[in-house]
Amino acid sequence: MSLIEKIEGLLSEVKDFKAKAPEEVESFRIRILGSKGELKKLFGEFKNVPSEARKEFGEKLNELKTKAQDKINELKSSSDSAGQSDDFIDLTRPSQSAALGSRHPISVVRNRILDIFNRIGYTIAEGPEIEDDWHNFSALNFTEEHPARDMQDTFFIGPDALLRTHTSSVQVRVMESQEPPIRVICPGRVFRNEAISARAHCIFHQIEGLYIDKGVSFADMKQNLLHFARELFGEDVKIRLRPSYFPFTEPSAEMDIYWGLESEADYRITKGTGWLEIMGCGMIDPNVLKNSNIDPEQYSGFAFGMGIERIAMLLFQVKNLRLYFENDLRFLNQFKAAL
Ligand code: 2NM
Repeated sequence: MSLIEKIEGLLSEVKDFKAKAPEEVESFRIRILGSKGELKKLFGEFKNVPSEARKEFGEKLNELKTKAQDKINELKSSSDSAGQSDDFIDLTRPSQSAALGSRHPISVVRNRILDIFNRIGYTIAEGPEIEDDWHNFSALNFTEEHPARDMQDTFFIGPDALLRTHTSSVQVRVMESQEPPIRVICPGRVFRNEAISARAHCIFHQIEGLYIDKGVSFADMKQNLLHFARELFGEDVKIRLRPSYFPFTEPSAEMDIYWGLESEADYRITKGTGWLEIMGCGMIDPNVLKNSNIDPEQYSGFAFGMGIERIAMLLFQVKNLRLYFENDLRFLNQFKAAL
């Protein structure tokens, strides 16, 4: 094979060369144009070429050199832009995950409690946070002299306007506007003029329930509340009712669940008894029914109320109430798994 034929061969190789990856272009460049490449070797043959053929040989070599260089430049620039083209988008790559928030523990517990009562026929009722004296106190059988009406305990914001101290005010509105049978559950924010500590806050969340129909008894109440405790704390939970006093119920009781006395903390939170108070309850006082135009000779009912913060503290072992109001992400992020 003559040197000219060899150059012609390389020229057609350059013309037909295609590369899939940048590495192939680079090894092709090294083979043709590299310091030990084909072109260098051919230039080395120059001295062996007869003088009459040197002109043609030189021209052919230069042609090979420019064509190879052009081809390589062309392949390089097309592979650079290919890096940004659709061919190189990796569709299997996981996308950047969005930072999701989590539900606040008070909402988690509120929803669990509402679900339990919804399933046994209670519907949700809500009402205003700013109330008048009638719906917050008088209709609920609070006497004129009752200490809860004091400025020390209640935030008054006008002549007959105050921040509700319980969601019982919502239940008065339900009793005034609906005929029995009534089964409602009332969640909401309530306000009390208290010094803030690890166990008390001036704003907290309550859920109160109300059940009115013909022939409703204390036994019905106890069964509803036992069902609730089993659903929230587990099938094996034990409850007890202790006599208590509220202006709006007679008789009244406080419900405890058996928490146990296994750890030193259990002694502290149950004051050595093993029992923990979780709610107040009772048979609605006939005066309260009368105040909302429900005939106590025909109807009877029970009501109950609990603080969500307190129950959430028990379920999630939160030691300081203030954590619920600070919205520190280190606290809130711990509830991502809770629903
Ligand atoms: C409690 C305890 C006992 C209660 C009473 C009423 C109403 F409106 F029917 F009179 N609502 N909620 C009640 C009864 C609330 O919370 C500790």
